[in-house]
Amino acid sequence: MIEKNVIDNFNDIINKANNILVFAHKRPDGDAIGSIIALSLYLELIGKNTTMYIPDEIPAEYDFLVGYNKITDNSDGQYDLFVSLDQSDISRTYGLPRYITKELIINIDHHKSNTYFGSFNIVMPDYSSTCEILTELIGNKGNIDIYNALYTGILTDTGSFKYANTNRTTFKNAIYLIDCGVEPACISQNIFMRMKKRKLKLLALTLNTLEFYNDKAFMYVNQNMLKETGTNMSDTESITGYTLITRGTEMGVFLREESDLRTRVSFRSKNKYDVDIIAKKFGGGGHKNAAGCNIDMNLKDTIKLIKKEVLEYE
Ligand SMILES: [Mn+2]
Repeated sequence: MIEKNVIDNFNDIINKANNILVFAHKRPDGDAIGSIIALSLYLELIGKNTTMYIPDEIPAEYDFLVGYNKITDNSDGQYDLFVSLDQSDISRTYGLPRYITKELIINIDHHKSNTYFGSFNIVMPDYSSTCEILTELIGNKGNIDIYNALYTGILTDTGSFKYANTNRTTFKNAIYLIDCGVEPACISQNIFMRMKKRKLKLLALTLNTLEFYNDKAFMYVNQNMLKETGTNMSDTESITGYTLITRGTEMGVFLREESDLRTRVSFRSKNKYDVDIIAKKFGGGGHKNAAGCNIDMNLKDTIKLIKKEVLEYE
């Protein structure tokens, strides 16, 4: 449970603000999107002007959420408060107004690698998701649109309650949202059973690249595959989990060719490995079971580098 004085402090700060920019990271996942939508709708409910800012494309599977269309990639404006959600470091957000200072930032996150870059930080690594933290912060003061967005983040960050970050509190908070009117099957089907056909084709091409080494799996996507299927990088966000679904696989590595000079690496693990440690070695981070880093090298060389490192872990 989040302590009462933390909730009181949070309320004090937002009550004093009028124009609030709520923002999340590039390549947003369901937790980033769910949390910025939920918090913004809540702030509007209590009479604040809010802007939801994500400097990137928003995956289409979340378009059923009320508020989805209000997410913008334009951060222009005069704000007296900034709320960062689901990001360990503010450097992951580009294009914030130049006058932003630490004093103006509330930082709400569940990554243990969080750098406490706000003047008020609610960082809870034991929580499955930022949406779970917000579930306790907002409590019974929300509405169904807010609760649907919160459930979305809990559902996606736990891999539909499959990952090791799923615990008793996660279910307690999920049940709380269901008691508030969320229909779990409706949310799951909206997110997972409305895939664009071209994305399914991309998934097929990507699965073709899977390679297994004992209890580790490697998979990649390159720019040609995106071109061939008419997809873009935001269509690869939910593919990472497929590295882990085979029997006996304990660690999955998914590499994405962003350009000739840059490769994004995502790590996933079940229980045996702490992938946060590996991602940190390359300047990234995350959680024990989900982490990532960027390598300024082409895909082929990055695959070599990462394989060499990862295969040393037993
Ligand atoms: Mn998250």
